[in-house]
Amino acid sequence: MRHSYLLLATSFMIAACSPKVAEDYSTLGRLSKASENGAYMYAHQDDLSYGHRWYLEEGRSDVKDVCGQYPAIIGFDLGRIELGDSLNLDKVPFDYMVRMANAHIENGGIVTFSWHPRNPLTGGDAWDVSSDEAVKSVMPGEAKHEMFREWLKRAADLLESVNGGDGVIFRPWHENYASWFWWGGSLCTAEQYQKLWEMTYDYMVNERGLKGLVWAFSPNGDVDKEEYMSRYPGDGIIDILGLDAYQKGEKEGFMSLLKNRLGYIRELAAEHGKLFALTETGLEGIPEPKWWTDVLDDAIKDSGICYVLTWRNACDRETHFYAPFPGAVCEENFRLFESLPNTLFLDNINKR
Ligand code: BMA
Repeated sequence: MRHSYLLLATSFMIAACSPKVAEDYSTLGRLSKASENGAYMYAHQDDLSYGHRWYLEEGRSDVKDVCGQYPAIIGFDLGRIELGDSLNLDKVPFDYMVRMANAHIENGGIVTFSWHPRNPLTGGDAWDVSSDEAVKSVMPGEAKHEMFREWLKRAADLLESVNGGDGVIFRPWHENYASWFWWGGSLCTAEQYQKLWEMTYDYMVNERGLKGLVWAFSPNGDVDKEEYMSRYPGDGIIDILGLDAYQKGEKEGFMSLLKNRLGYIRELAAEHGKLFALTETGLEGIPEPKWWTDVLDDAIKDSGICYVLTWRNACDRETHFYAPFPGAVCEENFRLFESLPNTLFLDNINKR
């Protein structure tokens, strides 16, 4: 008996004195640690650029105004960078965006970029699905290929200006099985869609050397396991398997959809050696006072995701918001959500 106590004590001492294995502070390392610990990071789109009834107030954040902490991850969107514009599609100046993104990284946070580029063939917006030749038109040898390479260059320039692209999560060509974007399911073949990814990756990583980018694939939520993989760009490109799914109707249906989808994505992630995340979600206007704990957290807490991103709080549309702000009906519940042991915000991103 005494012996085993001694042994136990000795092994504790050895463990305490042995040099720590170096922590992996890369974006993927930190995300992986969160998920291994049964936690997930909270992310909010455009959090530092504007919020409910305010626009470009440096340091301000609706999330921080409510709970005292910034999100762990901030989302930004590149839409209109391809045109060489100075403002993105939601009127965020690109130079401001870069400054906010670098500041967030400097403070220990993580950033993610989505991209709603214009339709390269028609000149319409990302939602212009009037032609099923748009993806084809940017393929090598086709009419818009050179223009598209210029678009990639402009996107790469911006990503490079954010920490050299290192650790930046890039999530282009999202919600691809639906047909509301020009790269959607009925607008191109699987081969063309995968080629679009290959061209994007090849340009950014091999031509431009942005080897530190982290790549996320994020289909829309209404697909089964087989369909989810049917246009997968490949393990050589993708780092994070994502899912974009919003609550549109009753909470029960939404919660069971999340459990089902994240359940099979977890299996896929294990098979392919990838992390996985709820890359876009939310309930527009959040009329449900306990949505954060009783709907969102309840549906995802055991899922194994590494982060969840809720969409933007528009500054100029009263009910277009997906995170709280002071005075919102879900405000108090969001503070409870923030204090849960499994949710990670900026201050505790490296602690738990
Ligand atoms: C959509 C809406 C739009 C916005 C777009 C890109 O879901 O929020 O108002 O322009 O995302 O951010």
